[in-house]
Amino acid sequence: MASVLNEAICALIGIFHKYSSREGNKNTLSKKELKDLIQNELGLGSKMEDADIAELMNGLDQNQDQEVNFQEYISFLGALAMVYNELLKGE
Ligand SMILES: [Ca+2]
Ligand SMILES: [Ca+2]
Repeated sequence: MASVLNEAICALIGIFHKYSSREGNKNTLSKKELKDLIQNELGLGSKMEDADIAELMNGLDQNQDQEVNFQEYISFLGALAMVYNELLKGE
């Protein structure tokens, strides 16, 4: 039987591939794919404007190839987890 954490990790991986496979390189997120992922999968996504996404993309794109690879995505989730943790602590 799968544990909650195990299932959560598999879900994070599944979501990445669901969007990364939509166009261009199947193993990386283009700016559009990243935008769709954020807007569909994150509560805060609908509040983000194109400029915010472009800025986020620049921050995430560590190797500067204009795409977000899996490693860059995981760094993003790590940063996001830190933010959520701070928010939850404040409640
Ligand atoms: Ca892609
Ligand atoms: Ca990149």
